Amino acid sequence: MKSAASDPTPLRAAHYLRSVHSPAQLPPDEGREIAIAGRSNAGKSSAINAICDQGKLARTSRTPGRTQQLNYFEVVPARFLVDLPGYGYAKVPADLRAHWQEFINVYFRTRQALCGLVVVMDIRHPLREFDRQMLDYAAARDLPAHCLLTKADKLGRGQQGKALLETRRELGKAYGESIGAQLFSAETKAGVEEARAVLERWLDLSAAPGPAA
Ligand SMILES: Nc1nc2c(ncn2[C@@H]2O[C@H](COP(=O)(O)OP(=O)(O)OP(=O)(O)O)[C@@H](O)[C@H]2O)c(=O)[nH]1
Ligand SMILES: [Mg+2]
Repeated sequence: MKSAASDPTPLRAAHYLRSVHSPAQLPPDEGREIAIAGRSNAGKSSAINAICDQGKLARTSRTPGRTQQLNYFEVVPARFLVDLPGYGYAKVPADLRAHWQEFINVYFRTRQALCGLVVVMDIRHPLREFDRQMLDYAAARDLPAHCLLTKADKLGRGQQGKALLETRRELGKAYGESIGAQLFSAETKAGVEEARAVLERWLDLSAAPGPAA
């Protein structure tokens, strides 16, 4: 089957830059970056890989709680994707959980480079409490946000459409019309082009400096 992800995208240039465990390790607060958030095991890292058309850019795992840091991927100089630690994983020790909650809170409040939020949600469990908290952070500072209903391949067409409509309705109720939602599957690559268009626009890649060395 031809993959929709085979069309060229500037996001293909994305490469791992660094892992961040504390605010002091954050790259300089300049340029543009998009945060990718979601529950543990929702499919964030897989979504990043599909969108960037790379098999192993972000580490994926069957074991929840794999991404335990902010992973920075540089697309071109001063343009980043940031894979956030997954939330809602019960086995994360309380002190680590508190650390991340505080870090993410400060990050969302203060990070100037942050130009958009992608919330990755399992289509079977959309808009859980922490997803809404992330969207609240974005709404609080007028940051654009976009939801991926991923693992859409796990549902039939009818159920997918129903979940999308329901999610859009819920988003509209809570945040007005500003937050988009779409179907997505890292498995079948459904929705990859649509997601890319959003990320490329937010990162303003047409105006960015040339490819990273
Ligand atoms: N069927 C299906 N499985 C998926 C899809 N996306 C991810 N998965 C699977 O879901 C599991 C978790 O995927 P990850 O991408 O590692 O999830 P994550 O959100 O990065 O997880 P953490 O880093 O632990 O928070 C893996 O077994 C993936 O293969 C999808 O679109 N369809
Ligand atoms: Mg991950």
